Amino acid sequence: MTRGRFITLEGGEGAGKSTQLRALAAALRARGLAVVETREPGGSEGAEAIRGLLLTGSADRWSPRAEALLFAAARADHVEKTIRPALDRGAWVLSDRFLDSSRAYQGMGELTDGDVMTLHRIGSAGFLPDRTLVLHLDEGEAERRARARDGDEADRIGGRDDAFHRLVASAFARFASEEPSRVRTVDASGDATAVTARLLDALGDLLP
Ligand code: Z5A
Repeated sequence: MTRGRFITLEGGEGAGKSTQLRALAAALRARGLAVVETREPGGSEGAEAIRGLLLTGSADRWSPRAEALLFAAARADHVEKTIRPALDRGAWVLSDRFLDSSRAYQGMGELTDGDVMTLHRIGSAGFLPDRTLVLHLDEGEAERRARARDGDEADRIGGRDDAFHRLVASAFARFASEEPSRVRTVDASGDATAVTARLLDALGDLLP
């Protein structure tokens, strides 16, 4: 049996990752592929429990080091219990966020990108996606979309200031320029159908 493909969607809050994950899954199923939809933090029973710890509570609930370890621990369980078994069955796995979120959100302050990659090597044997699609949306439009959905309610990490979210966006842009064969930036503006078509285009070389 052919191993499936592991595809991750990344980008800032409100860029449309969850919407596009569902649409992309439907488009791939229409092509006859088995697809597993998952997300981070979460995606397995243990990782979903850790998600609750990470996203609720006060902004200073976890130190940057403890937070990075919790994300890495959740990811280790997700990779072992959900992602690898599905790929081994031949399914395509689509994940709403993965390692590059830890690199962008946890790896540019007290911890470095190298630190985050070390945690990933220990937790998940350095396992990488076949393709990472970074949804790029203008800051104002992403905020409008997130606000229209959530009002003023933000989770522990989404509630950080604009300067932090700008650094996150620049980190994703850097990953795309440093690893062009794995990481592709996709324009997330315009209507959802047009965005899905761009994402499919960015997977063209992997599709059977
Ligand atoms: N985090 C981390 O720090 N380190 C890590 O390693 C990982 C994560 C894995 C997870 O939050 C938080 O954890 C996240 C990063 C951090 N915090 N921040 N920032 P989450 O899972 O709760 O949420 P999120 O990942 O940030 O995504 P989101 O806010 O749910 O947004 P989204 O999935 O990108 O967008 P959406 O829900 O699909 O769309 C947002 C709204 O726009 C919604 O009402 C849609 O109907 C609408 N929408 C979508 N597409 C369109 C188009 N094309 N036009 C108009 N409107 C649209």
